[in-house]
Amino acid sequence: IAMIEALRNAIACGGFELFFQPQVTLRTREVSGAEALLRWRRDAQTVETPDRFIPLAEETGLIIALGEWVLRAACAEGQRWNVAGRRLKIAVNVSAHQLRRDDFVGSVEGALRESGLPGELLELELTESALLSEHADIVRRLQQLRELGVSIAIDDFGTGYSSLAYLRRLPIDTLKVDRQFVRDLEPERGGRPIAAMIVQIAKALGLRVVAEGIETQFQREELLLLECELGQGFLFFRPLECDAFRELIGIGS
Ligand code: G
Ligand code: G
Ligand code: MN
Ligand code: NA
Repeated sequence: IAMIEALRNAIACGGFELFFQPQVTLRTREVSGAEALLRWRRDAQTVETPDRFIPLAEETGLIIALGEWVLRAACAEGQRWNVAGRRLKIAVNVSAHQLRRDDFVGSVEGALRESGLPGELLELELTESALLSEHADIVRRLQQLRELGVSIAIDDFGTGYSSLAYLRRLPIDTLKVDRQFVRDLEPERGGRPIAAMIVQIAKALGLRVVAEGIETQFQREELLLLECELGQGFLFFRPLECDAFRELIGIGS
């Protein structure tokens, strides 16, 4: 209960922050975009990561207001990079609860309009479970987002219980290889066939593929052999505070 109150206050009083994890071209390590990751600065000492509060925000419905804030803050920051001459795509995590609402497309449109960010520079990351229902409303919403130029990524690909059938039916642009499959690329773990299959599915369907959670040079090299071109992970960069990310891409604050 105390945590719900604290969460509600933080939403009202601006207690949240976005961190940005660079996405890179694996071959050159060049920054090609960023994933926005939510952080809750509870006090001077404690920064909470989403695993600790997103489930509660979803149970209480606070995720809607919080998700709106994330969208607006991310679009505003992405536009800042854009006007400074860095046209980087910004990826934003979206909860299934947000996608289920019929005002979701309107709120994305609002965030784009307010910030001036071109839709082409926004990617929304959805989990397989958010798309599981393949409900007509969900499909239509994804199509409307695409009409705004916004792209759709499937986060944690391969970890859900969904069939592959939806891949062909939904307007999807990107698959994100879950970090468990990247971890299994280490020697002796035998993960190469699975990772290879995911990359090939993506390529066969004409989708971009982004590997997550790359921590070692060995994993990077394996992914390059599989012809996976994009990735993110601690090997390259941890999620960075806003100013640090700006500095990285060479724009002043
Ligand atoms: O930032 P971190 O690596 O701790 O993220 C943990 C989980 O929280 C990931 O699954 C990520 O997708 C999710 N997450 C991070 N930021 C957001 C956000 O803004 N909204 C939602 N719904 N989930 C987020
Ligand atoms: O589910 P999603 O992909 O949105 O989760 C992103 C989460 O992964 C964030 O919490 C981020 O901090 C974390 N993360 C990013 N890079 C790495 C990595 O190389 N290793 C591990 N273990 N976690 C990572
Ligand atoms: Mn994600
Ligand atoms: Na993921």
